[in-house]
Amino acid sequence: MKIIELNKSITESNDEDARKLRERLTAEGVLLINIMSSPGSGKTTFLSKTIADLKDRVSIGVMEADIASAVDAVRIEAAGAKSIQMHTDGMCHVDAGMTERALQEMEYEGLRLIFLENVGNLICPAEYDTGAHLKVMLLSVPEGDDKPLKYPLMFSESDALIITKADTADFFSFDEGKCVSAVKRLNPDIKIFKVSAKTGEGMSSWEEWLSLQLPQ
Ligand SMILES: Nc1nc2c(ncn2[C@@H]2O[C@H](COP(=O)(O)OP(=O)(O)OP(=O)(O)O)[C@@H](O)[C@H]2O)c(=O)[nH]1
Ligand SMILES: [Mg+2]
Repeated sequence: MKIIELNKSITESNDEDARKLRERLTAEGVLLINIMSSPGSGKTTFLSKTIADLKDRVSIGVMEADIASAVDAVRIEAAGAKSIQMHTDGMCHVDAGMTERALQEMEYEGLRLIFLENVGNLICPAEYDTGAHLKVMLLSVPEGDDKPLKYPLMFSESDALIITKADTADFFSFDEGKCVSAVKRLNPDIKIFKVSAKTGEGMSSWEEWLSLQLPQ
């Protein structure tokens, strides 16, 4: 597993770079998904469970973006997917140029589904197009049902919301109805899944939807 150091892309045209990258990946039959959430919501645990469930049917890779360490990439490889660790030089997001470089370094030929686990942060990652086809965000039950009100952009931009750590619902006063209505007001078309990566609850609905997004 490689660790690469990345700097902010020199180009100013991030949206254009992202569009080109997305088109290239589409032509190559690769689906790229940008996974976003605050730190510790459960992105790596959720991806590890998804990989364990789907790896016999789909070739999966994960690009792990963090400020430091390689712990997440090590966890992903243990779950059975190819992984690369990206260090973002202190930055709280990933842009299209950084994504493209990490893809090259990962040698993604043969992979059909690639996840980009963005830096844990509910704010900056939502502001940058990485070139991914889909944006999927996680919100864990312990974080609270008011997050769509406080951090609306990521909820507005995402194609799917995964409410995670469903197994902890007895310990937190998370009002799911309130959360879902706030999210739907921001983004009426968003798909919402409630899961526990720990117990496996709800994972099959997410995996069914994910399988339908894959290029034929
Ligand atoms: N109870 C419970 N704990 C979970 C679940 N998913 C993740 N966790 C725990 O939450 C903590 C953070 O999980 P990670 O998967 O590392 O979260 P992350 O979003 O990848 O974190 P960063 O990469 O640091 O932003 C760990 O202690 C996990 O064991 C879940 O479904 N239920
Ligand atoms: Mg992680």
